[in-house]
Amino acid sequence: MELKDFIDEAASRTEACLKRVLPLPQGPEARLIEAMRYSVFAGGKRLRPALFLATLSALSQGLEAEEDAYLPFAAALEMIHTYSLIHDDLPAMDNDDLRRGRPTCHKAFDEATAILAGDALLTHAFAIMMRLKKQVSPQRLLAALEEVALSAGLMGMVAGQMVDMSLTAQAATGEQLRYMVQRKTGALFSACILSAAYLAGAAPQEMTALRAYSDQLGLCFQISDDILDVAGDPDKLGKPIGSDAKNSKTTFVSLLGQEQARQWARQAAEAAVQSLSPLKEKAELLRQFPMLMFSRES
Ligand code: GRG
Repeated sequence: MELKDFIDEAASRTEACLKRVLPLPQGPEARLIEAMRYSVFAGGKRLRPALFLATLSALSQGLEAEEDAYLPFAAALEMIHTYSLIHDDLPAMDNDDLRRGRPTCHKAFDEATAILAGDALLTHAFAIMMRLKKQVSPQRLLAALEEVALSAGLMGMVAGQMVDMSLTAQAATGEQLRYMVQRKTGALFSACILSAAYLAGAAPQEMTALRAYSDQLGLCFQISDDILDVAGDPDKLGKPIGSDAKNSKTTFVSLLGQEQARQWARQAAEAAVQSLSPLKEKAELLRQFPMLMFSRES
């Protein structure tokens, strides 16, 4: 199957599932739910659920029949991603006006509501992931949940965001940049891939391969993101370019220049594919992701 078709299908199934698992705006907290739904249904690429589902299909025999049971977990990963975008856009962080082609959550609602919408998406995501308790053994589910909690939080994305803010005040080295990116961007990609691997009961050798793959994939994605912020098309991106320079951020482009940054992204993409050699032909979809990340336009 072509990756693009797989992602389109995963995105529409995730979207339908998000509609089912997110409550409808009603009751005294209706505005909070409206803000959550506003950001979740703003049209993201749904790459993280697609990576989760592609990893499951690479590791599981005959899982296709059961796949619907795993969709809420995929949807929950997208909820965590959306929470991070809402908080990242806040005035205290990047202070952005546009996201996914429309006003950011705090612009469309207000700052307090946006903070709470992010909080509620993060915590509700864990409640949704727990729904797999009927299908999966407690050991597998707990390992998957631990991976997500660590990667989204202090061992991953939140730590990376903190380091990112501190680097804004000083010129960063390549090492510092890699450290930050591995956490801020890479950790959630890893969480999607490795949580699926735990749920599918991957062998230790497969786990090691997928960890190496995730690290390189996150790096490739972020370098491409940095390139898009200077050379992308604002219409395709759904936001203006130049926000890194505006926020005085050290990026792979500011550090290496566009050409060398592109080379690093390509090398990371190739290394990601190499890492998958223990996974044989069932990992064909996963093998296509790095090049997609490298050549993406949005
Ligand atoms: C606030 C805890 C906290 C974390 C924020 C994710 C993040 C950390 C910040 C977002 C800003 C940013 C540009 C991050 C790096 C790359 C990234 C995550 C881009 C957005 O992901 P896409 O391209 O977005 O998958 P869509 O909208 O398609 O889902």
